[in-house]
Amino acid sequence: YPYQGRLGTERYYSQEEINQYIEQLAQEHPSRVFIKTVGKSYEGRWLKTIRITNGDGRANKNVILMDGGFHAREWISPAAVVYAIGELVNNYEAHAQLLLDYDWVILPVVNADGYEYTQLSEDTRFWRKTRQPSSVECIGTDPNRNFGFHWNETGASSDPCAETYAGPRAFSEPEAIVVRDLIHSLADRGKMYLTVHSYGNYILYPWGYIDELPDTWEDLDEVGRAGGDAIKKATNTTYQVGCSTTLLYAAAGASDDYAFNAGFPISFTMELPAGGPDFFDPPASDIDRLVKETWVGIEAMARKVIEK
Ligand code: ING
Ligand code: ZN
Repeated sequence: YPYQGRLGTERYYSQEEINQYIEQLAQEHPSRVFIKTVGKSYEGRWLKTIRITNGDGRANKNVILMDGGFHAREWISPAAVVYAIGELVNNYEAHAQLLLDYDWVILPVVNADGYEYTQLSEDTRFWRKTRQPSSVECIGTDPNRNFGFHWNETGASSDPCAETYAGPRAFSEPEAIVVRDLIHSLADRGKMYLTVHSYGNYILYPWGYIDELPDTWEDLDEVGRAGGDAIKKATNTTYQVGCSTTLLYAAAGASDDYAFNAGFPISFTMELPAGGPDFFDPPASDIDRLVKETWVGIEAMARKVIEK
């Protein structure tokens, strides 16, 4: 299995390969890296988190929770999250500060079934939803409309054939349940939740269900801008930072609102840049540049959270 501590950035990987990669990291660094199987997708794929620590054995540290691959076609998201994992594990001496008082818990591919489906053929490449049948005619629920906080109130659809179908009920999708349970299990020490999507160059914060800012929006804005500014400085790529509803559109039932409401004081949806003719398909030759740029932003946001 050809890699040296890192998955390369020369192509996109399957969910299975990503699972193998994180398992292997844990074997190589048994005092610092821990895998936990947190559930199963609808089609039976194992969903595993990687917890990255500095190995000092201190329990109950603060936590940064990050996930990728909510939406099947957004391939650059798992790639960016995997790169962040490689940085934190292999380059941990450079990131000592990020791991001193914080553990990182990362779920690289939430919507494993959808992600695999998009890898099957050109015809399925732009699938967004999960793969659980939602009606006689249609398959899939939007996992980012399936969370039980103001579920299906705005910016979501009750039509099982729609791209933003909220599901028959909140948490109808096993993949959303996995993220919900992770959020609750970590909420008392959770400092930042970051869910990585594409596309649009946004760092979005709550609320997404209503056109209203949380009381602490200035903290969210400050941390988000640290990410956007760092990226601007590094690569000249522009990110817009702001409230989901104001900057983009209202969408109830998304995971960032849920995590924020559950106790994560900082919660973001990061929308990585578009690429390729269909916007969701940056060519493989762009992966390296995009994931490195994304890490600059993630690192800057984490630093800002930690110094706050
Ligand atoms: N965009 C997000 C979506 O789920 C979003 C944007 C996130 C809106 C959170 C509101 C709240 O629609 C993509 N690209 O998935
Ligand atoms: Zn998305």
